Amino acid sequence: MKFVLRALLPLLLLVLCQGRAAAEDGYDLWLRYHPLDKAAAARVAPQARGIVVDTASSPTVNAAVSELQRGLQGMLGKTPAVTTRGAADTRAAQTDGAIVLASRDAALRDGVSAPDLDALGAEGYLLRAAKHGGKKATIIAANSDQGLLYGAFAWLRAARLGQPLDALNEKSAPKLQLRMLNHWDNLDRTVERGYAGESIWNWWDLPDVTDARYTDYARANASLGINGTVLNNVNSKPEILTAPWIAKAAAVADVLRPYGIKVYLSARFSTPLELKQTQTADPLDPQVAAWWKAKADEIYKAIPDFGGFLVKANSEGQPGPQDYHRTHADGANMLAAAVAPHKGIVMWRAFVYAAEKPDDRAKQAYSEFKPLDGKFADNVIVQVKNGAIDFQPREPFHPLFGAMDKTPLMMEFQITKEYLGYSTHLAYLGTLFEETLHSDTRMKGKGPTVAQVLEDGGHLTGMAGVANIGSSRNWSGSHFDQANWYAFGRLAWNPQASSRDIAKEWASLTFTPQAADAITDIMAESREAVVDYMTPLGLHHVMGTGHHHGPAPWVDNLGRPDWNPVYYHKADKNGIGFDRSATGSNALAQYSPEIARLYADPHTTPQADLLWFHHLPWDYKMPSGRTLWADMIAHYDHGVAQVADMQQRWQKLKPMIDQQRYEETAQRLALQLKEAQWWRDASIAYFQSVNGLPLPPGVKAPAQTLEYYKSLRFPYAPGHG
Ligand code: BDP
Repeated sequence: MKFVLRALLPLLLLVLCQGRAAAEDGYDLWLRYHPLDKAAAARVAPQARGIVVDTASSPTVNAAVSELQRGLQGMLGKTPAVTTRGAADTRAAQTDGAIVLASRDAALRDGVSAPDLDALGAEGYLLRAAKHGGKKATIIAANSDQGLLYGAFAWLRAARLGQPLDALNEKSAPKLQLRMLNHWDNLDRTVERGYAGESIWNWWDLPDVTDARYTDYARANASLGINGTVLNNVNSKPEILTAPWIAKAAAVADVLRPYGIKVYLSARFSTPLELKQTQTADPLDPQVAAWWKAKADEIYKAIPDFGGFLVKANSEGQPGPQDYHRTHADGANMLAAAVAPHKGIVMWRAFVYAAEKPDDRAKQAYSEFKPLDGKFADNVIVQVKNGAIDFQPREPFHPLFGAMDKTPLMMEFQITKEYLGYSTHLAYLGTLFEETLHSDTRMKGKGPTVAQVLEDGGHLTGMAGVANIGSSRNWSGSHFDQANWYAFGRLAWNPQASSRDIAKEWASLTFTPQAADAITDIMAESREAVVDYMTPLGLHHVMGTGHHHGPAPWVDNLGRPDWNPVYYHKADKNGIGFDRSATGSNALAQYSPEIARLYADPHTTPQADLLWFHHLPWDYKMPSGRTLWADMIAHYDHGVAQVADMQQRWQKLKPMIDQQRYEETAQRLALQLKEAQWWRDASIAYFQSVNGLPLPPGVKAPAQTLEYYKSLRFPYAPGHG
């Protein structure tokens, strides 16, 4: 006996250790239903004695029930019995402590008021401690099955966050209609700006083989209220709209449908022409319009609830209506007419700028779209990036927000960190999203804020996020990048939510409530650290050519002037910065008069945006008392120091974090520190070569020569087309 034990002991230990490590690879995201400790279990178990389905069964209701079962099994180690309508009288013979999924009628019978239900709209939910059939219960009520599914996720969240389940009274409804991921996924499974492995869509195996991961993808998104996904890259190919690919998209749509997620596709404007089925792609040509109409009919046959098209037109070489001297509205409206009979929509991107135009790139989207205000069909929504250049670590909000009173606008954020250190740097984007959403478009403190502009957008409202999801085991390429997906989803549901609250919630669910405050502190400072070591004081677009990895402020020889970093920082012997005031490009005139006035003067321009709007001498006196040059250097140094600080704070959390996720994060933070230092050194070396100024006393010289930094090449950087 003793011998057997001795022989088995190492094996047993191995199994135990591996079990722990394997369970903590990040795959479960924030839906990590691990066994609760005793106290928490004692709080949750009496409130989850049974699941009562007081509504007609449907795939969506079934998804809600199985999520509750999965969660409770994980947290409590047992699955409560399910009572369904038809099988039994759901109001009789209950014990106290059931979770009731209640249709509108059922909720009314349980005493929920009609106005309370009305306030939930089509997708909202309500969680309430009440009575069902005379017994104490938690009512999850909604006007739709989708609302019930969201409510089920909300109950599980409340249970895991330690909320008092016996006194729940939560009402929540999304403030935006379209809560959408944009996958920039190519048909060969590469992902433009993807840093989390291959595309999650295994196009080759579809439609016959549907990966089990698609269901977990749907669960994760539904848990946040995301209700749409564009499957393919905005730089689209004609093939995506051919029969074999429509069938593949339909197979994905079938998996996502029970979770309330509609499928959309990016359409290439010249598709009919390139497939050689028309002679032109001119949107006003009847042949072209007829082709799109027939194509829409074909798609809707395969995907009856198809959401519609996302279009990047006349931007960065993509075809579009302007190729035929038509406007963006002409192009969008033609496609909109094709999907309108099926209740589909067109999301038309405002990310346009042309090399031929000598005008400031930051002004071009506004110049193109403002005159078209009111000219778009009812089922068109214009999708606008958060800033006027391109997903930089910091950008002032896009001037189109607040300027298109007669056109629905939706926000486009980038969740994948093309310009913020890929999935290696820890940068929580909740603060970036919040900064844009909270921006006051009139600067009077009265709004509307960008969030309000989105919410009050009229008959169509929405927010899109360029996804950071791939086939990497942890979905996003790093554990902390999951938080950016999470924050996006929560803000799409409620654009006025606090990024700090969201971070804390995520940290509790994903790691442990014990470490949540400390993790939240790390996250809260992380994006500003990136701004400081990459692009302080309003600098922008100084990243490496094409792949956008690392510093390259010296680049001045690309095919178009507005692809060159020197175009954006305009540094010379005398000063630095882009003059966008009246003495320069006057991009400021695109903002409200209040903002334009305030930002006209560098002294009243927020320091964070200073060099975005002004070209200033190197010895310009900053509020810190330092010169601009010294202040810039202080920001670079501060950014590096912040990363070192984040690293130390993470090390202190080691006892509270499981080994694999601890180590994987620690390695990335160490790499981030190296790269932050590189950014700082290369930037200082370059700008010093331009201004010829000495380094302020006590400042460390860059570790290498400027020539060394200039010589670095990254031909195999990921995510680049
Ligand atoms: C830029 C990306 C590029 C995208 C483009 C877009 O570098 O890969 O195609 O935006 O949004 O950020 O269309």
